[in-house]
Amino acid sequence: MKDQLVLVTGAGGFIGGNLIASLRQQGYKRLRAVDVKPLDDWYQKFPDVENLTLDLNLKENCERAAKDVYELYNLAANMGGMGFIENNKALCMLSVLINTHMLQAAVKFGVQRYFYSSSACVYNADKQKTFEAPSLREEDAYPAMPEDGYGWEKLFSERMCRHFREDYGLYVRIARFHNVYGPWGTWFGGREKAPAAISRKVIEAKRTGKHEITIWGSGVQTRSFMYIDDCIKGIQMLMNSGVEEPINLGSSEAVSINQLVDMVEDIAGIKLKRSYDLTAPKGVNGRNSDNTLIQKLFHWEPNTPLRVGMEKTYAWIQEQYIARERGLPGVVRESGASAG
Ligand code: GKE
Repeated sequence: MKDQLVLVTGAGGFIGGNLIASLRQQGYKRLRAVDVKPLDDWYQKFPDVENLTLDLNLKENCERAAKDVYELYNLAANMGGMGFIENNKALCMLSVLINTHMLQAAVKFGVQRYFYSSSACVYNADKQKTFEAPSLREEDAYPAMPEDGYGWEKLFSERMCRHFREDYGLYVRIARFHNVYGPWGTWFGGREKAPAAISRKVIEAKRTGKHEITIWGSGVQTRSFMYIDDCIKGIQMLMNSGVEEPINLGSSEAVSINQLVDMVEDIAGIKLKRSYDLTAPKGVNGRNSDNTLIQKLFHWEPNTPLRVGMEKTYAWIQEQYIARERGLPGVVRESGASAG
């Protein structure tokens, strides 16, 4: 299997880049990495991987990417944290073009295994009104009332995957990611999620000497955050399993955003004056991953303690921040090393 051609889309981004790095390290010999971004903007790229810049909204580009592929990980999407998805609903919904054309290309070229990255944003909004970190079970996606824009597209594409499996016999596996964080991901520019954004803000406060931080929302909203290594492990576990229905892939260690800020302050060794921007994008009040199903099926769940993952993430963002401060482009991984 490690000699078969494997395609990762979205490979210039956070999860895709880390997946390519991991597959490469595991000894996969034929890797194809595709992203819409020019190669200079990829977080990670490796000379022994076939790296292609292609806009996968276009059907012919999906066909170019999927040709001769045995195993396909479709991680390409227009996505980001709340600041992005709340203000770019049409753009998020347009990812349906990628998902449609890639499924069609997979059938056309006889792709043997297909992975689709869905999201906790598919869950019914009514189940996420409480601040007490409601644990979402897989069946809580229906009746459908997902996150506007981004979540609707994910739920639709999940179902399209299901029907491609039923009608065309495509082997499809679907994970619902809960807020993934870690090194080699977006930490500034508008698409960053809370763990990276809070880290950056704390680093900025420390380096500028302006000991203040602005937090979006009241700070009592709750989330769970999954470390990237758990995400990569879970993706491959699922791909190699018989699990055909969408399944949660997330941490069940819930924290409030205030607790996340406490943790990052502690890592940084600083205390900041907090202000709360109640007009900023907030998303749901509470969200946690119910891991009963993944535990039952795999006897495992994403288990990196938030503190451990945040220490690594903070250190990486600090390194990037300082590089940018010095006018350097930031640190891009181009060879040898293993996933973050
Ligand atoms: N991005 C960001 N930046 N969020 C902040 C900030 C900040 O500086 N300060 C506080 N927050 C708050 C947000 O207002 C939100 O309530 C919470 O942290 C988490 O924001 P997030 O990490 O951007 O994203 P969400 O968990 O709300 O939603 C994400 O869920 C994922 C699935 O669990 C989505 O954006 C998708 O990335 C994804 O589907």
